[in-house]
Amino acid sequence: MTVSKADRQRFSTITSKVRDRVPLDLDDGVFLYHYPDLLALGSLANEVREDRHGDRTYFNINFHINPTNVCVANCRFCSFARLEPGMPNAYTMSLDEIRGKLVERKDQPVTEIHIVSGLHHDQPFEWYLDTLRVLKEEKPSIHLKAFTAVEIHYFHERFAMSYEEVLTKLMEAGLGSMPGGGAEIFHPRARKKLCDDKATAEQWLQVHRTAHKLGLRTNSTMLYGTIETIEERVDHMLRLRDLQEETGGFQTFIPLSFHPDGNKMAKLPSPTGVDDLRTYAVSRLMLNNFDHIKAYWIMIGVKTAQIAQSFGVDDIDGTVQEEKIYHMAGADTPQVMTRNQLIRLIREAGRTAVERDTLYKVLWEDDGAKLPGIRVDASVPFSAARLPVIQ
Ligand code: V47
Repeated sequence: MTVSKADRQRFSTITSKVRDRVPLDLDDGVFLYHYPDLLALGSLANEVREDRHGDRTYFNINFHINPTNVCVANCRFCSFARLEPGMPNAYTMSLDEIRGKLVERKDQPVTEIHIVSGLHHDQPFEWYLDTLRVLKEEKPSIHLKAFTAVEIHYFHERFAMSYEEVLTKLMEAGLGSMPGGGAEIFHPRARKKLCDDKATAEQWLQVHRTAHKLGLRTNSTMLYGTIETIEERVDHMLRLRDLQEETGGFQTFIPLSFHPDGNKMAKLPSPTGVDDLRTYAVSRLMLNNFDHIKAYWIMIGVKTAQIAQSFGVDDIDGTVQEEKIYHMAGADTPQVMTRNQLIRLIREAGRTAVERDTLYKVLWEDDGAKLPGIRVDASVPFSAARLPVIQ
């Protein structure tokens, strides 16, 4: 790998900006994406990560419910949605089935349920409220991280309520925070090609602005590796950084690596491991006002999730269980990891595992004690293939 003297100098100027806490601009971000010395880039992102979190890597005990995959939107990258209720593999869960997902896990120390659906043609608003209510009824302490900004915008249009009204009613029914999905790529050129018929970038951002005003914490994402340019990725990060400057309501940024199976963009290759690592590092450096950068292990694989912890990442999501959106798009990761497996993944990356709740309250911190059934010998390579898949 050859790095020109001019590029080394520019990298050094950016390093000084980062150390002096000067926000990076679009050109800096694009330059970093193309900077050939991957390890220097990772090391700078790691500096920021360790400055904020030391050796800590966060995880939680959660599971997913996707109450329906019936969806009026026709996103080109999506393998999960079914456009009409009667189509093969289309489903909509009853409230009993939704409750049952929690009842099945009554004995597990789950603290969060992640709930995301399609934009169903005719389910009433009451069904969404009841989804939250039945889960809260079953376990009042559970945190419900539910409904993307795209869903909130859809409820606003379909049920003729303001964002504020929609969110207030959902909060009364038990909504605790919002996931970051639906952001895709904000830039209008790419967004038009990816998902022309759902909330625009401005609408997505306005929903989050409203949620923050109501006191909800939310997450944010970026889908990368389809048809977007590097400039559009950095532009996406800057729009999030601007809103964070205004509200401070985002908890984390989660880059989502494109999976091509079973969707209209199946001809595109997946992003490479290097692209994944660059994206984590650049986002850690651009998003100087975000506390956390999360690697969703389901999507990039457990091995990259380990390395990502040295490229700016301080959070690897949770046990997950029953993930559908990526597995329908070809993800070959397990559908669940146990608490001990997550701890091992973090330990062997040389970090200290910290179990958190959804709002990053620390519930437990690893003191290195031996875990039942888990070897802590760092010389034993970690293999996803050895993880049991619990259906
Ligand atoms: O909005 C859909 C993306 C998102 C594909 O907030 C795809 O904690 C890649 O937002 N390839 C949903 N990406 C998932 C999501 C999420 C996941 C984990 C944690 C959190 C959080 C949020 O998945 C969608 C879309 O951007 N997506 N299909 C695909 N084929």
